[in-house]
Amino acid sequence: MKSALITGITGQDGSYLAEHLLEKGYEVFGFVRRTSTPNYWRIEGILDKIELIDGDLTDQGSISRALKECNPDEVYSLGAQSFVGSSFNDPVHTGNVTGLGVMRLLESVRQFNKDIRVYQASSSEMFGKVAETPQKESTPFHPRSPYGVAKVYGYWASVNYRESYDMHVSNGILFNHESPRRGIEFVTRKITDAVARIYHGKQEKLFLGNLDAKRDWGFAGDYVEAMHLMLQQDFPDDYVISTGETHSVKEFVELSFGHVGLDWEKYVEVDQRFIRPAEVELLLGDPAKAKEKLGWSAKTSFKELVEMMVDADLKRVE
Ligand code: NAP
Ligand code: F7E
Repeated sequence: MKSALITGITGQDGSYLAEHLLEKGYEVFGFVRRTSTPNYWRIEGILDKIELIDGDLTDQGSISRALKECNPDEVYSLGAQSFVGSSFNDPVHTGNVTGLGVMRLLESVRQFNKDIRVYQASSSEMFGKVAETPQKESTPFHPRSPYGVAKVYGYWASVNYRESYDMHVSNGILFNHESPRRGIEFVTRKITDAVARIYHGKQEKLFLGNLDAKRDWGFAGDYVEAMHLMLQQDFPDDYVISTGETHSVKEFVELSFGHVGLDWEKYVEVDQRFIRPAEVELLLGDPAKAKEKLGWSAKTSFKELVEMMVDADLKRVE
């Protein structure tokens, strides 16, 4: 039986990945930080099937201890301060967790057992002010936030450990992926939660920032399959994971409100508080390499994703 350690198991992707690996017969361990209030809602259904190990990505000793405790075949590096908006307010913390945290993990793996395969959760935010469209593995990086800067550091740390120590480390350059388990501060979930609350008479307005930003949005459940596939390859590599379609925030809003028969223009207002100091205007990924080498492609359409998220929030709010 193979075993895997997932950092960020309490997050959106960590929860879907844990379920996927359990289905594949893995023994699954999760690296979790202590919080004053339990934060296990996404993994509630599998708590009896996984083992949680305490630690923090800012604490090197805790990472090394976790590796010794579970001795995994694979490590999935998903833990991060992942909200771009907040990274402008806590840039040093974001750098410490999202950037240096990756280096700590790689170094602990190298010292413990360099044959462990590692997946690094890299991001389309690294492309930032895009040099070309669509973005592919060879597109130069130009991050536009402290989060994006930290992810570029984690990306190159991963490449460096692969090249320096011959380790099996792969970067998944994932474009935005969403689900009913998405954090409430991200724009998609903020919209679908508001649609449900407005529909049920619990909210009057939805305040948003830049409605013209465009993203390549996929479903998180599809994307975790690509993470696993990368670690099953004979050789480590870097892959763009995306749908190959881009849509504006406004389109997401229109479709979400339209799904419950509401006219979005009566409810949505632009609020300067949600405009970022520097914006990523357009992301569109080219997933050709992942399709060719991994046999992976996104299964869930944009419309299916929006409807899945609105329906889940309608049910929850009700
Ligand atoms: P998420 O829901 O925000 O989850 C982040 C996870 O990291 C949570 O489990 C969080 O724990 C954990 N974490 C935060 N700080 C930590 C620390 N100091 N020590 C240990 N764990 C810590 O993010 P996600 O959407 O699942 O994304 C997973 C990864 O993919 C992240 O690295 C993200 O940056 C990256 N990524 C995401 C997307 C996307 O569209 N979702 C796209 C590209 C890349 P708590 O629950 O305790 O907060
Ligand atoms: O913003 C605009 C905002 O916060 C999307 C993370 O998972 O994906 C995510 O980062 C767009 C931006 O995600 C609001 O300005 C407008 O242009 O949902 P988001 P993100 O910044 O793209 C990447 C790939 C990651 O790696 C990250 O970890 O929507 N927008 N109005 C708004 N965004 C938010 N959050 N709130 C608004 O009111």
